[in-house]
Amino acid sequence: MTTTELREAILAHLKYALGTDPDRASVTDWRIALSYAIRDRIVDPWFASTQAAEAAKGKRVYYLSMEFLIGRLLEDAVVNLGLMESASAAMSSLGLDLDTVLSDEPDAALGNGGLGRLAACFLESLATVGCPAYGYGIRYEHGLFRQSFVDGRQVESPEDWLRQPHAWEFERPGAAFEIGFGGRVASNAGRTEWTPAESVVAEAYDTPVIGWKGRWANTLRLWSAKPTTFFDLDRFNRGDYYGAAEPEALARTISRVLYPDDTTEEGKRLRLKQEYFFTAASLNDILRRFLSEHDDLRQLPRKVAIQLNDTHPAIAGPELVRLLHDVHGMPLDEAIVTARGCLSYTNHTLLPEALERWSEGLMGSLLPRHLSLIERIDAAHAAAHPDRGITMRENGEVKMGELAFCMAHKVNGVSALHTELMKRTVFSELHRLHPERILNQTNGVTPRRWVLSANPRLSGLLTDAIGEEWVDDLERLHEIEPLAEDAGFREDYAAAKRANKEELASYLRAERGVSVDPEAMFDVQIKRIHEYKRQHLNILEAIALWQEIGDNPNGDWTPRVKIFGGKAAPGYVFAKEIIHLINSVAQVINSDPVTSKFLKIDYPANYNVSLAERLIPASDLSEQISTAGKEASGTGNMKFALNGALTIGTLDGANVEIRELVGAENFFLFGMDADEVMARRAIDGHAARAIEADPRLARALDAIRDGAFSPGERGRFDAIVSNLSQADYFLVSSDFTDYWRAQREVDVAYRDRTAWMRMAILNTARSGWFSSDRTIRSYMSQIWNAQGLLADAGTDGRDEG
Ligand code: NTF
Repeated sequence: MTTTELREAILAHLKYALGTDPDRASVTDWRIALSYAIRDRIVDPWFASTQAAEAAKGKRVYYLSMEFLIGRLLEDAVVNLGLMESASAAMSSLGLDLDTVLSDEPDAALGNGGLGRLAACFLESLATVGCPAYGYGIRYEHGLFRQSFVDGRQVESPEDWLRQPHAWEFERPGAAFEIGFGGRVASNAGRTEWTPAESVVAEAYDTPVIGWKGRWANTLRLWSAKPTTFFDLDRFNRGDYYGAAEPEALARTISRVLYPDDTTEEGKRLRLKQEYFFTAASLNDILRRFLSEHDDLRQLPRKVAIQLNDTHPAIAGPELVRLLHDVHGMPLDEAIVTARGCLSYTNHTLLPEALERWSEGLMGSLLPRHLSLIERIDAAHAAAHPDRGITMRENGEVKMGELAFCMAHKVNGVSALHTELMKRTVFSELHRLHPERILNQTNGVTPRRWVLSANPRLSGLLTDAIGEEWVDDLERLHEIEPLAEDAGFREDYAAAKRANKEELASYLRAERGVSVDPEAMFDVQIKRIHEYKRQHLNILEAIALWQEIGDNPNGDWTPRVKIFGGKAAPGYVFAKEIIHLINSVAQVINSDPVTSKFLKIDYPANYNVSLAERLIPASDLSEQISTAGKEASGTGNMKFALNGALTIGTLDGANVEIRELVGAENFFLFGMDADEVMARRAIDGHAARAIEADPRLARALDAIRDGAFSPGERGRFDAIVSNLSQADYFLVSSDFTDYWRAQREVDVAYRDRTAWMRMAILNTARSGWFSSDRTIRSYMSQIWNAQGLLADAGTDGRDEG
């Protein structure tokens, strides 16, 4: 598409779709007009892909996820269609700057964190490798809350991404299913029938997902809840206007908000309704599509692979059994085997509070038929393994992890360590019964978003050095390895990093009024705020460093800017205390005239995908400091390594694999490993001992206790101090000393810029394995048994390495 054609298309959409003209158009109008013009270019490849999938009559992959943290879509589309230059030229010919237009788009934040962002990377990779696939989820009216800080405390407000027209979706009133809740189950002529007491309509909204070079496009189908009857005319005519609107309001509640917590269950009844709502709608849609192409439901596992992203859609097991058995008359045992042949389940966390359980009372009242099917599935499982107890139900609750496990033919963890721990801990019993079921699929990230568009400077360098093929064949980055020894390349690489840092510095100055020196080390920790991720370990180190610089202000300190980003679940009190502490410490340290040339702390509010895209390319140091054994994988860690930030981290999640690949000498390791963590936790008084043994740690804790960061309010952070001195379940105190040691090694290393750049280049060169294209190919061959359909480009059956 030429610049002129694109320009004409934009002007046409501005006029005919938005009804405005260039003189009156706002940036948002221009952005939407550009989005429509770009979207038009996606529709043809999208149709072609859909038709090719229909013609092939092969297997389709269905990715069921409560969360899709997709962020902005316009830039992704422009980049994947190869239209960056035309778009930039067309916009400037209209007097606009493309970057300004791109950053006007609100983030689609239909997810909380890791699991939701992983789903978004997977969608993009599925399209890039040409695997016929659908993402299924919920079209939340309000995604993740907006975070602001008031006096250093997190304050949440609703996010409103649908206030403007959403240019990427197509409403499909024709694709709708009635989803029932409650009611009664009865036997009728040998068949079980469920008559729900209430129901809502699930209506589809489709967003095309275009892969690299526009060679293939899939569909993200999000369900919106609508009432079966729009309003109650009788009540309206009686003047009861509120009452008349009630059915609609109640129905819509189901797709109103994303639960802002990824580790505890809340608002239980509504949450379970959301889970069943989107799972049932998706399965109905999947069966409808299957039956339009085939007639024998026993063939379902050959044509349908359904991936459950965590246990949130685990009700898919009983629901699919219900559809096959109750609705289509398949014998129960066969229905269970058939459903299992289609389903597989990914576990994303071992934290006990995050493993979903539903009380049988609640489940029985909302989903009575499903509860009885769960009992049957449980009994069948128990009968097959008579020497073991029944495992799916306990203390009047249904354990969704166990249910998902029993109804899946494959169960996977998301890093090598996490998968081993799954076998040893939460699923040890089931693993003994089904030793072939658990397998590992280490996470990955899409290089199109996380390198190519987020870091154009680095991308340009890479393409100049080795050609463009790395973009969808990321292991080719190995080819730049020898260039780590090339002084010219090192300088270019350093210049790209430096320019990214300058850009971030001006953003921070403009948006936050914070001035930071791009020469300083940018040390970044961005992720959800959680005790196991240990942002408080990082801030403790900052306090200790500040104290030490204060003792010796003429010392030869390595200047650092510590940047934090992330949201805490609104009900997670301790995590919110950590946020408050970080902001309070930042305020004191940043205004210290003696130390602030060496140490600054910034915590921009409302961390989201777009902010990550700014921060990661500008980072020198990546903080991956979770308590070993607690972080299932991490994906931010991969994005940082690819963008040439060095990691300071524990042997946790995918850090282990990153370190193996980039080389131990290019990674700052510290802390206990998972086994040591378990052993140390068993030692009485471990926290007190650690504090006693490390005067720096004791002094930092004393400063917090004495009110150094809460003038006039000594006890403000007592909860944190007493936690770290007593129970300290996440072993912050015990790992502090070694963390401090590793940080001082980082300081020394950063001063030798040649050596640092060599290490950074090697991180980029050796992280190509963390492409989500590799992960998806691996799921395709090891779990889904699915084929890619790209005619050219040889992506079919390529080895996942
Ligand atoms: C997250 N889990 C894990 O905490 C991360 O380590 C992992 O990288 C991602 O999943 C993706 O696998 C969750 O988001 C949840 F919801 F399970 F807690």
